[in-house]
Amino acid sequence: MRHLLGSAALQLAAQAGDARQGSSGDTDMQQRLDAASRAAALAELAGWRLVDGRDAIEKSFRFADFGAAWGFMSRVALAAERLNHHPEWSNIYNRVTIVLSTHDAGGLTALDVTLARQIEQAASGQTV
Ligand code: H2B
Repeated sequence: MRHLLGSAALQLAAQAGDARQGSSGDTDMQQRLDAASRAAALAELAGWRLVDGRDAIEKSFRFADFGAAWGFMSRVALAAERLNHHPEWSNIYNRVTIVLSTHDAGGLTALDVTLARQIEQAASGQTV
């Protein structure tokens, strides 16, 4: 039942995909960030850092328990479906580590910054 509910929610989110942000066009959103935009993004996004050896950003989040971590992941999953832009992530009990990069572009783009902002909203007030 939980699986079915989750699946239905993801389908709804996918149907809303037309409302994906960046309506100026995916091409703009999928240009790799230049040095200035990259620096601005890192300055804005507290706790996010560049990944060693690849053009990606990452952050680890810690929650009160597994349920809080899973709730956060559910919110991020819905945001990712809306954006059609998906995180690389891992979860161990109450910790979630997220890496963002745009695979189609081979590096960081505005889509990663947009998703990171929404991830911050999903985590807001929930981390310990
Ligand atoms: N997520 C990420 N992080 N990078 C991508 O390039 C990407 C994605 N591409 N989600 C999307 C899906 C693409 O594979 C589909 C076909 O639109």
